[in-house]
Amino acid sequence: MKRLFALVAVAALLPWGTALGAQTIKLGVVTKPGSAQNIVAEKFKDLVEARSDGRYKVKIFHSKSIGNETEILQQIQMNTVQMGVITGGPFDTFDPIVRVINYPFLFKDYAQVDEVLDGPLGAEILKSLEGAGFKGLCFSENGFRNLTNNKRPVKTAADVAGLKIRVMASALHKAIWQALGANPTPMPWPIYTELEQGVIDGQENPLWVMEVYKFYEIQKYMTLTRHVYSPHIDVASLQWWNTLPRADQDLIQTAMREAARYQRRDNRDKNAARLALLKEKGMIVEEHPDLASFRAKVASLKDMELYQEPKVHALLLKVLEATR
Ligand code: EAX
Repeated sequence: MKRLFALVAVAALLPWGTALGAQTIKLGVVTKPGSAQNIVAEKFKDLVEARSDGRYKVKIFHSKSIGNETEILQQIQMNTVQMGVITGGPFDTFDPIVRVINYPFLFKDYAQVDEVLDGPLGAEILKSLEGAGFKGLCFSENGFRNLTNNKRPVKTAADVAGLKIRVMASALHKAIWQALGANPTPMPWPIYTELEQGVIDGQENPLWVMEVYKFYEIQKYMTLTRHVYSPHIDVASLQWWNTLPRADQDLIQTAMREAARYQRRDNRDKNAARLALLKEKGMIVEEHPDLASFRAKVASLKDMELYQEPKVHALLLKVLEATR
């Protein structure tokens, strides 16, 4: 009896433990089931639970049940949540180095995306995140972002003038839309109600978002701007990570890489059908906007204060060179 009591007392002290034997990893995503982030999270859960012989359980907190992306990141820093699959944008305030990979019109295609993010330049970004308390594991994919709005068709950058566009909590994303002449408003996810009520005219996100969140019901025009390639950064709490045996770190790192690779392929495979569906649902799609006019307006961003920290500036130049 005494021993049982002691075991219960120990279990209560484990930061992540719910039961002796299995550790529960709390993993946060802001989006709902069916979303890109959730596909990564669910795949990761399956892999880790199967490969650890039940030593780890992964509990996914989704649909804003533990807060928005910024709030999830804060909980990961404190190790009250152990892991997250989080859109690149909101990392902006935690480490300005992520602005490098969210740079407008950076990547030409997926081959270039994979080469940079899975290579040494991507590794530099993941490593840098340790300074903010995150163990950066790898990148999965939100996708190339496209503009939607309810006011008018947008073909050139001039058509953006004055549109009230919701942006993520990111100084960079705000600066991009300011440079384009819009009136950007940072707002955490989700934003359906704000779009529906006309608090904002538009927003920008990858195609899967317009489908999964049914934006075709409330947004009339879409322009395939592909202005930013938006990765997710898959992270763990550094504080938690440092308590794990090396073999378990490897297991988790490998499982997350595999989940990310699986999800990127899944996302890319579905895009053509998504575009067809959005048109079928009545969205008016500008498939060939005048991207030169957009590029011209954001060309001077790299010289802005956003990129002035020496480490950030140096990496931006390297990534610009690698994607030329
Ligand atoms: O993943 O906040 C955003 O615009 C994100 O891209 C959104 O959560 C979908």
